[in-house]
Amino acid sequence: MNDAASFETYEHPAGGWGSLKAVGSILLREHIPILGARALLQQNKPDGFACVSCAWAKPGHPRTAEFCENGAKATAWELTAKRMPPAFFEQHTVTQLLGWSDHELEAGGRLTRPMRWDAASDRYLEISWDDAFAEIGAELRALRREDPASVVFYASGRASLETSYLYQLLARLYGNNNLPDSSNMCHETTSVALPETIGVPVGTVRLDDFEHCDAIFIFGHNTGVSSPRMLHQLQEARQRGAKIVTFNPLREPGLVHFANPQSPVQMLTPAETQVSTQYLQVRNGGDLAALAGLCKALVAADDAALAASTSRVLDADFLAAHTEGFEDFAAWLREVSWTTIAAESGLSRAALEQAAATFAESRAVIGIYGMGLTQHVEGVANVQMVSNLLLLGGHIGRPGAGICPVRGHSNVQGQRTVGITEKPELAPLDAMAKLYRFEPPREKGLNTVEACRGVLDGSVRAFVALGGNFTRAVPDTDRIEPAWKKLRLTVNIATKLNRSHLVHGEVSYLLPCLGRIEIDRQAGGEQSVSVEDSTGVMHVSRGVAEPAAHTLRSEVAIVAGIALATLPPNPAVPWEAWAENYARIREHIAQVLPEVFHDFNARLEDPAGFPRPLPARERVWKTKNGKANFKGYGLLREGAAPSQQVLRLMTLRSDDQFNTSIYSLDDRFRGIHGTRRVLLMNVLDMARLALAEGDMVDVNAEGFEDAERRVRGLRVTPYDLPEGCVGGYYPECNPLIPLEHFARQSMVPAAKAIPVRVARSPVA
Ligand SMILES: Nc1nc2c(c(=O)[nH]1)N[C@H]1C(S)=C(S)[C@@H](COP(=O)(O)OP(=O)(O)OC[C@H]3O[C@@H](n4cnc5c(=O)[nH]c(N)nc54)[C@H](O)[C@@H]3O)O[C@H]1N2
Ligand SMILES: Nc1nc2c(c(=O)[nH]1)N[C@H]1C(S)=C(S)[C@@H](COP(=O)(O)OP(=O)(O)OC[C@H]3O[C@@H](n4cnc5c(=O)[nH]c(N)nc54)[C@H](O)[C@@H]3O)O[C@H]1N2
Ligand SMILES: [Mo]
Repeated sequence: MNDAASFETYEHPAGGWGSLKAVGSILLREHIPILGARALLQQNKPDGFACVSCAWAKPGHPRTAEFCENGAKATAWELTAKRMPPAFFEQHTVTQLLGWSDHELEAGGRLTRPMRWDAASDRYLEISWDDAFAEIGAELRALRREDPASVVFYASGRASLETSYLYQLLARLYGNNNLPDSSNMCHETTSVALPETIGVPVGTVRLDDFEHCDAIFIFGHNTGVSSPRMLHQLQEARQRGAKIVTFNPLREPGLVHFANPQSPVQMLTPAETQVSTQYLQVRNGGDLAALAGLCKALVAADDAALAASTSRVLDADFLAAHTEGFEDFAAWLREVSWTTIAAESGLSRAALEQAAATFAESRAVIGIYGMGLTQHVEGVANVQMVSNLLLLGGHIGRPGAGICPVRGHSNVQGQRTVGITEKPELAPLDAMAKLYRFEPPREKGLNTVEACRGVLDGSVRAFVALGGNFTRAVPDTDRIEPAWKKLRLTVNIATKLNRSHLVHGEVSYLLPCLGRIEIDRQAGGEQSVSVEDSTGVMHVSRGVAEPAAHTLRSEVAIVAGIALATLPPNPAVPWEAWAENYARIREHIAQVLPEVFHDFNARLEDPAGFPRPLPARERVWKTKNGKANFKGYGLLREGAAPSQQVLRLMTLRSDDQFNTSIYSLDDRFRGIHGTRRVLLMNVLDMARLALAEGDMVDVNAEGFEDAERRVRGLRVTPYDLPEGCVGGYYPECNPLIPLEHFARQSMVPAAKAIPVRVARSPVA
């Protein structure tokens, strides 16, 4: 155990002086006090770059400093003055580097040269770009002759619309739809749930809705850490008197109270804004029951109003004109007992009725949610229940109201929009077939879980990754890593070294790319790119910093390089011209997806960006029956009351990480310092298991007999969370998630409720 570890309760507001101090210290640590600070002012600005951290909306009229603590950290992490040149790799074998932590690997700094793994010395050695492309092309061509479906093209959600469009085209010209992306571990649940209920795969809320809402309901989203810029909207809404009701097993400080580091008044006075007006510590996996409770209370109040001939609680006109399935839903709600709801949610009837009363008295309600809803076996039902709740009050397609899934990576939503998807029906295959004169593959491709299965059973032979840290992000680490080593080919396009690059195939390449903050100079001049934010608005992004090394290539250039070396020549597909001038890529995107991207280049000049069409906002329902539908109810299984021995683990992000990029071992808001090897526990569970603070425990996954899954040596840390619920960090706890434990319809790994047993570690 790390001697430096320490634990305390965090009683300060999120933001505030702690936030400023954290920004300063990371700039210093990455050796970039001045450059970093200047770049920060161009973050999320029309003439600057779109933040590489979260996907939260960028306002049309940004503040002087339109960034947050975590955005600043992500900028510093990319602009670091530290480098990992070939000399670094000469000093360390891959086997040695496998002993390094996630933090240590990335903290080494930016990759500078293309590298190829050398089996004889077990080292990554420098290779020229030309040789790298030629060799990768030869490998991919050989695999294509045997089986074009044996190669997977993964994308983490950061690459631009332009890069992503080329990447999906590469996969399809190669011959498959194997385009899993990080969304498969994240909001794929949303993309499956919402088309059935309201006919859009994304959220319906725009930034200005926050100016008109009366209530905001937040489920399973850690706003203060994951999308801190949203705190501005929450704070402004609170100042107008709007109410915020939060459902989260943990009392996350950023959802309790907030001090805005950009507001001098709040920085200098102890008065802080209270964020949540009601905070419900739902059990993890208990949201289906909690949402059923909210809806039940609303239907009961409406039944009473009807009986008493007073004004209705539900929006009866909306329900009649726009929805289908309300009566069945209401009938089910009248049947479900409060006893079941309370047992499964861990919340009292009174608390849920209070929240329902807030909902009922609000003219416009926004429903926000994150991974706390999507990463569950019943994740799709969770999301559909939020949609059901909003429909009861007519809160879709009304100013100030709507559903707001908060996306993760800064362009993860946009990647799907331009065709990175394993589901052929969601990609513009016909338009591409015509334009590029080829027959695109029509079979469904592999998603994240299926790609892992394919690597485990040997049917997948090569894995190409456009960013990300796949083997570290997916479940079942201890089964996945050995399987990965049997691949023929792994190719990673990356900015920094991570563990996935060390868990490599027989032949392996590391291709270092420019980050989005860096100036991208091509034959056609300095290039800009674009991204789609969480509210469906497209924005331009221009690099502002000098590249980390002159040997880096842009992601567009790398994808084009691989394509040219791999695919037979096709005059209709101008890879070279695209790489010279990205405006030409946008012209093609506009041709292939005119509904969203018509006049793409011209519209991108608008400093506020441009929105995608969202028919649900206009109450046009692109569902099979042309109505908004009540779905996903009737299941109350996931929240089954905890057994005495089996606890439910949720895997969490700290305040100082971006996914698998671990900035430090501290989690300031949760009062945990110097270690991530902790298990957060309720004191009653600790007492029952005869455990004391600081005891070391081993955690074992339950319920899947195919393999033993264990994480050893976590430190018991008493924490304010519901009984039966434990918390640990992602990715350290990923060995505990069975690959087959995923959301039923969306196949998103169910990382927020893993059945586990906890036992004292054997004394060494
Ligand atoms: N700083 C920072 N920002 C990020 C990221 C990052 O790692 N660091 N990652 C980015 C990405 S890719 C994503 S997807 C998003 C993720 O951002 P979030 O959606 O916030 O995801 P998490 O932080 O995993 O967990 C969210 C919250 O869910 C709660 N929770 C857990 N289980 C349950 C449950 O069963 N019910 C309810 N109601 N709540 C539950 C947890 O206590 C936690 O507060 O953030 C993006 N932004
Ligand atoms: N247990 C558990 N597992 C989870 C989750 C969870 O909550 N719990 N969350 C899931 C979620 S929501 C997600 S989105 C996934 C994340 O999975 P990924 O997206 O695969 O992982 P990241 O950690 O975001 O990837 C970090 C790496 O991306 C590379 N990178 C950074 N910037 C760039 C760039 O500009 N270009 C390129 N080419 N590469 C770059 C760097 O090499 C860095 O090491 O993890 C999932 N896994
Ligand atoms: Mo994500």
